[in-house]
This record gives sequence, C-alpha cells and structure tokens, in this order.
Amino acid sequence: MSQGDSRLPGCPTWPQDYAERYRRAGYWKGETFGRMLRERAERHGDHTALVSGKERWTYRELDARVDRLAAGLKGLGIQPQDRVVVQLPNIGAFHEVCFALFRLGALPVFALPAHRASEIGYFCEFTEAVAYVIADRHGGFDYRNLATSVQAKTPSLRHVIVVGDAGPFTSLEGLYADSPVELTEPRPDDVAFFQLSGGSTGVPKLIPRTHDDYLYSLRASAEICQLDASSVYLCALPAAHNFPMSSPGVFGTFYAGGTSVLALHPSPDVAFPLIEKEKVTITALVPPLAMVWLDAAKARRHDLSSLRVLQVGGAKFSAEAAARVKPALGCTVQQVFGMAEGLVNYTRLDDSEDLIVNTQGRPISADDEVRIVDEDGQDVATGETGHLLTRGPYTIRGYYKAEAHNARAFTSDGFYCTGDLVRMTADGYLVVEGRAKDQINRGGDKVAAEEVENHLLAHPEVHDAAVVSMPDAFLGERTCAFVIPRGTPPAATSLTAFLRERGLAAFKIPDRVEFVETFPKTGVGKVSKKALRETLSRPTAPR
Ligand code: OOB
Repeated sequence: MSQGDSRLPGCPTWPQDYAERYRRAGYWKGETFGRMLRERAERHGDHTALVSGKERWTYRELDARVDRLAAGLKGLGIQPQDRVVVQLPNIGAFHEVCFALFRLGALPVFALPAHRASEIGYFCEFTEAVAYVIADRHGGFDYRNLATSVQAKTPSLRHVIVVGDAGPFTSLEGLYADSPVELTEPRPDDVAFFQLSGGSTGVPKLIPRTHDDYLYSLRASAEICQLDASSVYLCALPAAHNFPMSSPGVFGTFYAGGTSVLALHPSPDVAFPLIEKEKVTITALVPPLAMVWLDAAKARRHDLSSLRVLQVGGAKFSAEAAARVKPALGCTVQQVFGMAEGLVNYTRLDDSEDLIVNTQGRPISADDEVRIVDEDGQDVATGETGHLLTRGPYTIRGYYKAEAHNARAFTSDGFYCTGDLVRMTADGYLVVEGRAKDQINRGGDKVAAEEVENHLLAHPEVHDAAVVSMPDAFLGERTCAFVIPRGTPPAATSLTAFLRERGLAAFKIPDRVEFVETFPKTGVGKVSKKALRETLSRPTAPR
C-alpha cells in the first residue's frame, strides 16, 4: 500500500510504516502550529514577532490576539476541519488568521492575492469552504465585489470576513473576542491547511499539509538558514506562497523566535527602507525580482549591510545572475528549488561558490528520497538528466480529492512525479535543466497550460488552443497562446479581455496570441508544443 488515510476524507497520507519511521527519526515531533506559537510566546514573550506597516506585535501580543480571534471564529460557528479560503496581502492579519484557524483546527486554503473569480470560485466550491477571508481593497482591486459574486454561486460559503471596511460582510476586527475560549486541539498528524499546486491540469490541485510534516520542513529549513531569535526575515513575496511561508519564511522565523517584517510590495523602494530600518538579515525573492534588486542596489541609497542571506527560488536563477549577488548586495545568495507538494532543496550557506552559483541545492532531509529516471522509469546514471521523482517526510502522498490525477502524479510506491527535469552532481546537488510538465513558469508564477486553454476554448470564435512558453529576458518565460479560429480571427485583445471577464488571474492571461490554421503534430498525432515553441524562436515567426 502506498498511502494511508487522514482524518479528513479525500486526503491521502503516509502509510503507517513510513509515519512510524519519520516519528522515530525525530522528524515528526508531535507539534502543532497552535502550540508552537504558544511556546514561543512563553519563551520570547517580549520579543517582536511581526512587523507590518506601523504595527508591531510581540510574541505575547500575537499569541493573545490569535486566541481572541480563534474564539471569535468559533463563535461564528467555524468548526474543526472546516475549510476557509484565505486571500490576504502581506499584512499582520494574514498570520493572525492563519494561527487562529490552526488553533481551531479549521483549514485555511491559501489563495494568492492575484487570484480572481475563476480561481476563488473553484477553491470555495471544491473545498465546500464555509468562509472566505479578504482585505477590502488591495492593489487597486476591491475584493468585496469578488466575494459578492463568489458567494452568490457557492451555497456552502456562509461568511465573508473582511480586513478593513467590511461593507455588507463580517468585519475581522469585530471578531476578536474579549477572552479566549476552550478549543479542541487538532492532532499533529491532522491536515493543517491546503497549499495550491502550480499545476499542469485544467484546475489547480490542492495540497494537504499536516502539522507534523510542515513543521518539520520549516524547522529544518530554519536550521539550514541558521535562523535564531536575532534573525529578521523580510517577507516580500506573497505570504501565502510556500517559499516565503516555510522555506524558512515567516513560519520558520516564528519557529526560531525571530522577527518577521512584512512588505506590502517587493519593489526596492518599499523593501530597501524596510531592510535598513528593521535591520533585516534574510529575505527571499524570485529571479526577476532579484535582478531588479541587483540593479537598484547600485544606487546605494539605503544601508543594506544587515542583510546576510538573499534566497532566490521559484524559477531557475542563472549562474551569471547568482554570481552578481555578493558583489552587489554584500550577502550570500542561497538557491532554493522547492515545491508546495514538499521537497525543498537549498544550497548551504557555507557551500563553495561553485555549488552556490551553479546548482539549485540539495534536499533538506537525509530521508528525502530522490530518483532521477528516464522515460521508462529507469534510473539514469549520475550526472545524466532525467525526471525528478521524490518521496519523503514532508512530501505529500496525494492531492485532495483527486484520485484519478493522483494515480498519474504519484508512482504506485508513493513517489511524487515533480515534472521537473534535473541532473544530480557528484556531490548530490541538483541542477534544474528543464520541465516535462505542461506548465509555464512566468518568473515564479506557475501557469498550467491546460487551464488557460480550457478558458480559451470557451470563446465562441475559438476552435482550438495551445498555450506554450516563450523565452523572456526578464521573467525567464512568458506565455503564448496559439489559437485556431473558427472563421475570421477575432482581435487578440478581445480574447484576452474574454479571459479577464471569466475571472482568470492576470498572470495567466497570455502575453501573446498567435492565430494559426493548424497545429504541428507529434508522431502519435498529439499537438507538438515543442514545434510550436520553436516557431516562436524562428525569425520568420509571425508577429
Ligand atoms: C516553489 O513552489 P511552487 O509549488 O510554486 O512551484 C514548484 C515548481 C518546481 O516543481 C519547479 O518547476 C519550479 O517551481 N521551481 C524551480 C526552482 N524553484 C521552483 N525551477 C528552477 N529553479 C528553482 N530554484 O516555487 C517553491 C516552493 C518552496 C521553496 C521555493 C520555491
């Protein structure tokens, strides 16, 4: 048997023998998020846990506010195992809501601020969410309008909870009870929340992470990154993403008793003054942002000397760019190759310059099993490129309620098929060489080709659609949609407007649309995306 069952139906979990092994090895310590925060409040009560704008919370204050919020959420009728879609920008309320839900045993579903009606509607419906937590406005967008339309279509969604002006909905601020209430603690092996998969299929998949497995990954990450109570982590990427959440991210910084500083925007004009003021020691970026920071650092208008580690991950960081970090910012670069499904690889802070610049690191755990296989599932020789499969103490055994997909995305013995093409160096470090999954990595934002194609196919003038990546100097890749029209091609802008109206997140809207009469086919008659990508790099490509 390759998997067991968690208490929540539809969540595959580790088989008994593996669970026992991971406990015996000391990876799963039986901690929960709620208790972890309580212990930090007992140990580091007066130390600053979180900084967001003008607001600051000590561990004691954060712990107490989380208790009061958990009481208020319980008062609303939110129960253990209830799903709650959380879509908040980088503000303190995000972490208060997370930990209040963790203490209640209710399960956050971590949406990104960029998601719109298509994604949010799907998460709410698929998880039968009882509540949806938003900010009133952020980045020029009014989330209350989105909530109105999603709630109208989702019978399970009893509550919309708003940070700021709640309008017709429930105000988060009004939910903090005067005193805590008794709560039934979740079990350490319970699912704690859902992360989202970058995906390659029609709809995003939900990733169930347990207290035990996630706490192990962030505890070990904090050790690898040498975090302690004096560390100051700047969360510049969206807080809901796995990278700034747990690698080691804000949660790993809480684990170490350090301070987390939230930036509402990752641009240097927001982040650099925060680094100077809060004496930030470590932060995480995707490659395009790292490039922007490297350029902005030349102006030297801010004192960035506190920064010891710049982590870069989410997409491939070129060796040339990695080599520029130390001269430009005076800190160590750490490459991070991770996935919300589990496995995270890091270059170590004391690794040679060669490993740091030229590889994407090695796994967190001695029990991360990594296989690199050819098309037939046979292991390739060391140094050869192949498909990365992985299994281990913090890599899921299956997506939520996705039996048919799980049968393809996991081997019968429980390895997750990452869809990444990698090779392993003689020292056991991984180098990402490409991707076999039908996904575009748009500077760290993942776009599942099939999801966008399905939306395009809903357009009355579209006969067929194929979405592929095209190289881009800034983002690494952008998206191009090849479309076979039914008759006279519509304007490309009318197609992209159509996708926006369907509520697709902006980062998934194709950057370019090309109309063609037919698609090139592979030997077996499938659309050849490789050939489509090649037409984009040929000088004769249509413009
Ligand atoms: C992180 O997580 P996801 O779930 O958004 O995306 C995972 C995928 C990987 O399978 C790989 O295709 C790509 O993103 N990726 C990288 C990379 N880091 C992630 N490709 C090349 N080089 C890298 N350094 O992106 C994520 C999760 C935790 C920590 C860091 C990143």
